[in-house]
Amino acid sequence: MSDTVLVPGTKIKPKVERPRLHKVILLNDDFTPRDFVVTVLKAEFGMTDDHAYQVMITAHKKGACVVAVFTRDVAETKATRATEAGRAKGYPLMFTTEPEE
Ligand code: TYC
Repeated sequence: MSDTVLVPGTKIKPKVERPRLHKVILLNDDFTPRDFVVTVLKAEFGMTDDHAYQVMITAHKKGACVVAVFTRDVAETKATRATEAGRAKGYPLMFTTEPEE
C-alpha cells in the first residue's frame, strides 16, 4: 500500500519524461588555430565547412558558441573527444556541456 498523501494543488509528475538534452559548448582561447577548430568541428560533429566556420567564428568573437544538443552521454563523449583532439596537438581547445533549461 502506498503512503503517498495527495495535497490539493500539488503538481503530479508524469511517469515518463523525455530525457533532458545537453548542449555542447565551444569555448574560445587565444592559441588554437582557427583552421584546427574548424577541422575538429567537422570531424567530431559532422559539420559542413560553412557551418563549422560559422560556429568557430561565433566562439572567437563572443567567447563561446553552442555546437549542438544531444542526450547527456553523447554530449559528454563528443565534448571529451573534441577537447582531446586539441590536447593531442598541444592546444588548449575546450568543449564543455550543460543541460538545456
Ligand atoms: N581565437 C583563436 C585564434 O584567434 C581561434 C579560436 C576560435 C579558438 C574558436 C577557439 O573556440 C575557438 N587563433
